[in-house]
Amino acid sequence: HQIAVIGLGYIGLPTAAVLASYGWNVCGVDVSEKVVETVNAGGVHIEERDLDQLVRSATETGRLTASTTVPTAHYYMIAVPTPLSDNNTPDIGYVEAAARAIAPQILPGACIIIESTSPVGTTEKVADIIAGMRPDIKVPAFGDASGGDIALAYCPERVLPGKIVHELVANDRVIGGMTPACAERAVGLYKSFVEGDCLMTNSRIAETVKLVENSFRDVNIAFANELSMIADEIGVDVWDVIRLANRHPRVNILQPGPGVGGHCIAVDPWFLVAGAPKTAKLVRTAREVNDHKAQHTEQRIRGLLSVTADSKIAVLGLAFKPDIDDFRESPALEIAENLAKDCGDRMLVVEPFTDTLPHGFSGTGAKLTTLDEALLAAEIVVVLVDHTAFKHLTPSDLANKITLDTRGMLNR
Ligand code: SAJ
Repeated sequence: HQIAVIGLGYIGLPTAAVLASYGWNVCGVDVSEKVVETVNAGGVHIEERDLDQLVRSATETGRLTASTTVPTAHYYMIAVPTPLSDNNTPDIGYVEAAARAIAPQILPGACIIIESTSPVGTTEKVADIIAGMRPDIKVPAFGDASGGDIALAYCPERVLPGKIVHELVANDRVIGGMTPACAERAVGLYKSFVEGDCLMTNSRIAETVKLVENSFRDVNIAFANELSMIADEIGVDVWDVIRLANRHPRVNILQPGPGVGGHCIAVDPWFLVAGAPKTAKLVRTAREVNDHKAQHTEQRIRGLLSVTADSKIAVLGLAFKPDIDDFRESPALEIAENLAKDCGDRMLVVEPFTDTLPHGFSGTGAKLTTLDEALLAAEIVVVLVDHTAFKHLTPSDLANKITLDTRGMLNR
């Protein structure tokens, strides 16, 4: 059986490679010729644990190929980005474009699955696009048990960057059909490689579940971030407070940080807010608290820098979270780039996951260097990301320096 995976990004490429490793014939489709060439040559264009090996063997066996055009397949899986527009509303343009690219290829019996995080109702929009382009095919309508000639389902990805290859197989999956028969059809695909449970529901519930999962985490991180700012104001150590509060059997507070980044937790809650703007007060506030935490952190660092006019500052970490090379929506990167605009000549950046500083630093005088060199030269040390490469540091290593540890790394 042939599967076409549309979008070879952080979700599509690992999924395509895992499917191929379970014996499926997979054609990965991407608009970028460069990505297609890389994958066809057995390479990867993104860093993710165990992915390079998986893609290499999937292409060597011939089970994974890549193309810029959509082939005719039994299953079509859509894993394209759904970014946020300027006014914090979801942009499903890439999903719609994928639907338009798939429509001409579809044969009766095909199953289309959307994995991209999407606002509620997107699966029905995809159905409308296909129905509009293919009057010869009966597309199932939401909840209409009479079904159709094809199946259409929404099955959100829920893998954690850094553990994608493992979680793709291990996690439970929520599989929402336009009709129960559509869900069953999609389950047939997921059961072939998922070791977790495949939980069936309808497409609207599955779309909502995805947004709710990431909003849950955002709200809980916002609580930790707000606590850290309250603790600063009242003069107590937030890390001690959280550590001790978490010894209560029903309390489990997450970790404060310099803000929330990545392409999911910092984005998806807005999709929920867009669906019910007046009612989703807590979800919106959590987003605002987490965004504000980055500004708050930047102001605190500016305070440290203003104590002396020429002291050097070591900035540890730019990635959106530890041990990952992904800088998308990274609060650490945003804070460091903003600071570099005013005092780049005093900045020594340490980021083991890059060879060059991102564009935002160009012309600022900021230097990328090693941890040892930065610590030798700097009087101020700011931990923005708790990469494993920094974890051997102890408070005594930094005894004669002014330190701001936004991740509580030195306390742990
Ligand atoms: N963070 C904190 N404190 C914490 C935990 C995280 O400040 O206690 C920060 C991180 O540093 C990072 C951000 O939150 O900046 C998000 O990191 P994360 O590890 O919480 O999540 P992501 O964005 O890498 O992946 C999330 C996951 N969702 C949930 O855990 C509910 C993943 O399962 C999803 O598949 C992914 O979003 C996605 O693609 O939607």
